[in-house]
Amino acid sequence: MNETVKLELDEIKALSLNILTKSGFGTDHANAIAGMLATCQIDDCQSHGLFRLFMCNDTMKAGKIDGRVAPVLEHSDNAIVRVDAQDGMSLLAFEQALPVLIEKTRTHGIAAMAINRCFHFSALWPEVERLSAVGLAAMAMVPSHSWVAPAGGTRGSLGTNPLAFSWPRQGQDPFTFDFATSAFARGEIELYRRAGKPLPEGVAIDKDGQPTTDPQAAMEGAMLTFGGYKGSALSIMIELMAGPLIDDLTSLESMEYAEGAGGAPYHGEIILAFDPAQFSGGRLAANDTRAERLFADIIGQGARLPSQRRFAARARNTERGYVEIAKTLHDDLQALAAQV
Ligand code: NDP
Ligand code: PYC
Repeated sequence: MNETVKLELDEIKALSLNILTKSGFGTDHANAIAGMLATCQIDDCQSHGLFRLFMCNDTMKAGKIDGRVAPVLEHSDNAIVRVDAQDGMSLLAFEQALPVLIEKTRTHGIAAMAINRCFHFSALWPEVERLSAVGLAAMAMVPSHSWVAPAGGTRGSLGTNPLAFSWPRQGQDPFTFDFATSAFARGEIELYRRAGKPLPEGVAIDKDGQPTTDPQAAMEGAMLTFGGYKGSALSIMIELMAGPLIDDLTSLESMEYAEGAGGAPYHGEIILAFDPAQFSGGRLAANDTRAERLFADIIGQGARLPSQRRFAARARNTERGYVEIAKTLHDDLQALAAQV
């Protein structure tokens, strides 16, 4: 980041609420979205923090989202919690279904939340960390739009499809990772374009199928998966698990549904939760110790665990009471606030 602006922690939410309510989101949705954006920004997650206010506003302008609708939670006797976002943003549906997911996981040892018919713009780690915060292990995945070519392909079929995982640790930050199965998240490419910086090699191809480092050409062409055919297979799994498995759209179908309009993709999300107390054969403490031995061995070599940068940013920003964002982003957000 070049020139930056300081924002106090309560200003992050206030700025978000101002833009979201003026864009047309009702209070409950605006609060759920602003809470997510603040959580991400405090952890210096630039691609899915305040920057995503543009996508939220674009989603509203595209005209298909309902910014005020209440999600509908389905009753079930099994371990599946299904919540219909009813064409709203995903986050309020997640909030409403979370207590039921926790209760079902404690009852059955394993449970899943399926969110249907939602617009989705956000990072997944804040959701899986809500589960590890209460002692559960969790995974989450979503499709997006078909911006990503499968390994060996030449055009977008797959989404940027993030996969997140969080493992609870006694008295410490959880072990969490959360990343797109594309080499770069779409949001990251947008940030490169805004900064006028070239992409690294191996991230994208242009519309003629040729490798490109130009962010604009990448957005007009196709992005690539990370790890070649391995990332491609994981991405296909996410399409299936958070698409046909839960009776919702794939990234290809989400792109078709958008009919060329901007904004967030429209599809489903799946969140899986596991209760270590029930899986560990009555040896929870001993198994926790074994997991900690693995973490210690990794850190002991000088390697870092995923999310350590984020946890350090959270500690630093919380202690000093402000975050720093790019001045260009701040200027553009002020302009958006004035224009909506
Ligand atoms: P990044 O590549 O920035 O980071 C991925 C993960 O890897 C993080 O947990 C990160 O930890 C960790 N990591 C990075 N460097 C190292 C390292 N050297 N050693 C160990 N761990 C490391 O993620 P992406 O850009 O792919 O995704 C960013 C966000 O975008 C995610 O939160 C994702 O959910 C979101 N997203 C959302 C989509 C949607 O449709 N809703 C679609 C695609 C992405 P740390 O943060 O500490 O650096
Ligand atoms: O960064 O790839 C991305 C993304 C897609 C939808 C929300 N974020």
